[in-house]
Amino acid sequence: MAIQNKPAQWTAAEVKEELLKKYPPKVARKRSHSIVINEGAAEAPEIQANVRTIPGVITMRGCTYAGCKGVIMGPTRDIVNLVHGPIGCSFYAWLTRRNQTDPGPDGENYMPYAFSTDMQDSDIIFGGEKKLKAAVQEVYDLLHPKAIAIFATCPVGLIGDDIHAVAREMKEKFGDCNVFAFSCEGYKGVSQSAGHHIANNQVFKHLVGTESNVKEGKYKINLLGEYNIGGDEFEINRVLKKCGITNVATFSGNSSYDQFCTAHLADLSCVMCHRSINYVADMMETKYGIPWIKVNFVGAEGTAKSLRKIGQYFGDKELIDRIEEVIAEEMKAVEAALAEVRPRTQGKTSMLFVGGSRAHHYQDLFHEMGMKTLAAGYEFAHRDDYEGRRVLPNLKVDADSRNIEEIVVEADPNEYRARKSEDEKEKLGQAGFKFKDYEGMIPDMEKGSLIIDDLNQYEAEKLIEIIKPDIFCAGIKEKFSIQKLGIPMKQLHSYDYGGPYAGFKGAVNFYHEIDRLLSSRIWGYMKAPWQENPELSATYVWE
Ligand code: CFM
Repeated sequence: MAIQNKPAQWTAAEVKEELLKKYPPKVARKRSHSIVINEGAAEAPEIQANVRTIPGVITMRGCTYAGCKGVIMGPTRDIVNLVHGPIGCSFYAWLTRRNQTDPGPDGENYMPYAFSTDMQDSDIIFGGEKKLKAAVQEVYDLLHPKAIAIFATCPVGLIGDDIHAVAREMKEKFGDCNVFAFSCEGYKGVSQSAGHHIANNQVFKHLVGTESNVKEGKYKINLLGEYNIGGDEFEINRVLKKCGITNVATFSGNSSYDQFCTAHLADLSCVMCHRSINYVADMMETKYGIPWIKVNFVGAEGTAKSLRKIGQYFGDKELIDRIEEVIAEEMKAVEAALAEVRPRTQGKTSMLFVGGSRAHHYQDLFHEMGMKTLAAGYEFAHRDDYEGRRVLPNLKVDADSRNIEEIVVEADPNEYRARKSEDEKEKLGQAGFKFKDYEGMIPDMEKGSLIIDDLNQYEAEKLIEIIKPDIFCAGIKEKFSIQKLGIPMKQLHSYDYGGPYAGFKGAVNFYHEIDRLLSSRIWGYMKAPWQENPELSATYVWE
């Protein structure tokens, strides 16, 4: 291979060709649409996303159940999350994601527990509804929670247990406990993204708008798509509070049942992770008249920008001034940390392959450190997360997305209240304020960078072999195979047990962590297999 072992002597087109070279023709054709080069054109190039992973490749993705139970509902502390399925799937019932919580004054926190119906062969053959009912009853008798959520795993869908009928029956029977269910079988969609949608639909149907005790505060927002990984939400809330902004409900990091139920009383929805929650933002606007904006609290500059956007929305001088004071105060520590690390981080390179939003957001932090992102991609995002919401009208609905219920919402006859008149919205628009807008990851990336959807292990290793970035960001499944290639790997899902990385203090934490990883000399002592051994070669049958 001509370009091997010559770092910095490659073009994106050569790398793409190299990544596809080993695949059988059909696979190469399919993958080629998911690997695009940012030509820096005014409009982002079209990327193939949210389609089935090719069988046999080692994908970074998870399942629909993981997206529903693990991601969206996982951080809910006072809803008992009961998994209906075999105990293997129930591994996900027990804190596999680093979503932290503050148990609050009531101390109700079921997150450290794992609730499962532990289905056996006989339940698969004769049906599992009886067992499910008994489990719901047991949870109720033991804990008397405000709510019980039931999650379907693959076998439940295959044998046809009616979990929704069970939920209805038990809810009626108890009278003082909300029971609802999620048809989030692992196979329901092509990735965890389908699970987000299924979860959000049910949260909206069964929780939002069911309580009316308003939180005090002049500037009330909801924070959508923030999951308090490593304490991110704690830091964002600290900053919001300091500015005088009231966070009514976070979906769903550090959340409580009552927060979801009163979310319709906020005056603005701020969307962090567009991928997992844009559905709720839209439904909130249609049903209750709450507009939404895209924010990003990852990166000090992004945090400042997002706070200013909130200030501009409310348009109150007192708030705007306070926000500027807070930014000025917080930026001192940020600037001091940057001055310290930049001599070592400036000019270094990164690659990010994470989930459905962080591969974009974290580029800002690297940018602040003077680092360049050479390649990035999502595991399960849709085209709008790459190319911006302008592509939404042209997205094809395929058989896999048709599988997921689209709920139709209308303006609530009693609760709808337009927070801004059309006139006010127009004025804000003229001042450059954008509602309901997300431009996606690609426009923020440099010309000549590579964008790859649903990256697999083979392609990850090949990328590193050719490009040799200074740091690679992904998840636990990738961590050790990447580090064996002599490149530091930072987990951007669990943060390698560090964090928070959001907000101002989070940015400082991140700078120091990346500086530590880049400055470690251990990587220099490692030899990747292709540097040490003669290449093992084999041929495929079609060659
Ligand atoms: Fe949103 Fe997330 Fe993400 Fe996500 Fe996730 Fe996550 Fe993620 Mo792991 S909701 S899309 S499904 S920001 S668990 S908190 S880190 S893949 S980039």
